Amino acid sequence: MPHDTIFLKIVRGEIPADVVYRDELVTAFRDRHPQAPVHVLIVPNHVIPTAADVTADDEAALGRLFVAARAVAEQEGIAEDGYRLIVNCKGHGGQEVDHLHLHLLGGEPLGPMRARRG
Ligand code: DGP
Repeated sequence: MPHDTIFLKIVRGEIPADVVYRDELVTAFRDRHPQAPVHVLIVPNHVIPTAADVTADDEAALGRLFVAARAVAEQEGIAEDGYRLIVNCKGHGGQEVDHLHLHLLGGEPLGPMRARRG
């Protein structure tokens, strides 16, 4: 089933994850391969495959991703020092899981947004 993603199974509680925030629109859980001291993924509770698939119907959930990111950042104690929010899209963006998700990274200085070319 194209719309049955690993993240949807986490949203439904069908597979284990370290869930740090949950409401009626979004769920946040720790990334299983953390790239920073704090690395949380925040996902809509319904599947939007990529950022290239968003529609007006998704606006409430997409807005909630940011509201939840703020709450999780405060909960994790990284709000004051700052953090990075990332959405990867499709192949060139490095997206691995086709269920749109916001990466919340922090807990140390994260350096430049990407390695410089050449
Ligand atoms: P992206 O490349 O933006 O699609 O990031 C996908 C992230 O999802 C990657 O950092 C690893 C994480 N991930 C993949 N599968 C699972 C899983 O089953 N559980 C958890 N907690 N994280 C996962």
